[in-house]
Amino acid sequence: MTVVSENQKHPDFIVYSETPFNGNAPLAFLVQEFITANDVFFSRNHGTIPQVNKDDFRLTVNGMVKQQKSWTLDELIGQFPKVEVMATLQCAGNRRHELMETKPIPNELPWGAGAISNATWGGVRLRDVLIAAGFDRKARHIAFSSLDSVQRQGKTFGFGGSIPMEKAMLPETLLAYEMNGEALPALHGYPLRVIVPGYIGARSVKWVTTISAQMEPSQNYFQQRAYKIFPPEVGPDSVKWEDGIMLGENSLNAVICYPTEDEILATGTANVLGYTLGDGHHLVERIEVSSDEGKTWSRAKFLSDTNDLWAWRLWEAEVEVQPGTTHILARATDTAGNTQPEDMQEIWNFKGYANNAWHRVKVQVT
Ligand SMILES: Nc1nc2c(c(=O)[nH]1)N[C@H]1C(S)=C(S)[C@@H](COP(=O)(O)O)O[C@H]1N2
Ligand SMILES: [Mo]
Repeated sequence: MTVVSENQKHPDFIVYSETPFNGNAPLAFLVQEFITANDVFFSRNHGTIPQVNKDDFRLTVNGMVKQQKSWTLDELIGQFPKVEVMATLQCAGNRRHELMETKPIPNELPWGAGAISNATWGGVRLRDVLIAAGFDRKARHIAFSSLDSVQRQGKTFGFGGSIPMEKAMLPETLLAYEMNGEALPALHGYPLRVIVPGYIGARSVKWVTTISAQMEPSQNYFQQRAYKIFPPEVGPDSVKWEDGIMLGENSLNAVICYPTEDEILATGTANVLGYTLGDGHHLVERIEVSSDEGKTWSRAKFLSDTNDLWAWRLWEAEVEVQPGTTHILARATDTAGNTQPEDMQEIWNFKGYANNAWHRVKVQVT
């Protein structure tokens, strides 16, 4: 296992666990920049951080293809057009901590709302590589496997997962070798990772080494067990794993990054800052903030004009606060009129994924 200090995260980076390495920047810090710098970008790992020597690296495409093919990194860079896509990655476990306060979720990381970051990814289109391998148009899923090593259920294996063929063929889905104009850092998948904009972070497989065209989704633990969603009444004892829904797209979300929980504010007008992320199919149209339990809402303004399907938007709002303990609430609405669930009851799930209930921050007003 690599020592993570080598990976040069910012001194203010909050580490939830060293082995495997998991952490994120403080929320108020994260929301300051539209493009998250590499040294503050959150990181989620389930196993080792492989140290890959570029000269030993090969990407292999197999399964339902005319002929199995392999490329070195330089061959990929030389043979396919370079594209850049701005995309926000969000872990499906983002905001799990709030779900845990409703009802315990054992053996999972208590992520706050910081398991999300935005970068510009440079690489080649997955579709270009699949076409070069002569993939069979009947294949339904594209599966990825990785060079890391994860331990689960007494076995050691590489992280993996899959996406539906339709998503693999869209131009935004990348095999990325750059993050914000630099070579991918080891922690973020050097030399090559998948980027699936609009999907939960888990499908953006790092240190990707094999890509397989197949009829069924990946058989990997992280496709078949983890990252599945179940209704609130299902628990670890009653779960039938095959009944779970494999998470794909993100759900519409909005989070307050400033003020943070238990912050002390002065009576009067309070400034509120946050981020929002759409579902990958609709643009976020409106953010509203309330300081009176949702009786009245004030409209936030977006801090940048960039509004595309894959990137978060940062926003700022003003609300009036009265002395005492006060909750500040935020909610988003997208161009389809979709909004977020008001509370966590109906979306609670025993693995703690995809929490997108109205975000609620408790502050003390003096
Ligand atoms: N090989 C590998 N890829 C992986 C993971 C992993 O543990 N191993 N974690 C996944 C999860 S759950 C998330 S949220 C993202 C996090 O990417 P980051 O560390 O670059 O932020 O990587 C995904 N890709
Ligand atoms: Mo994740």
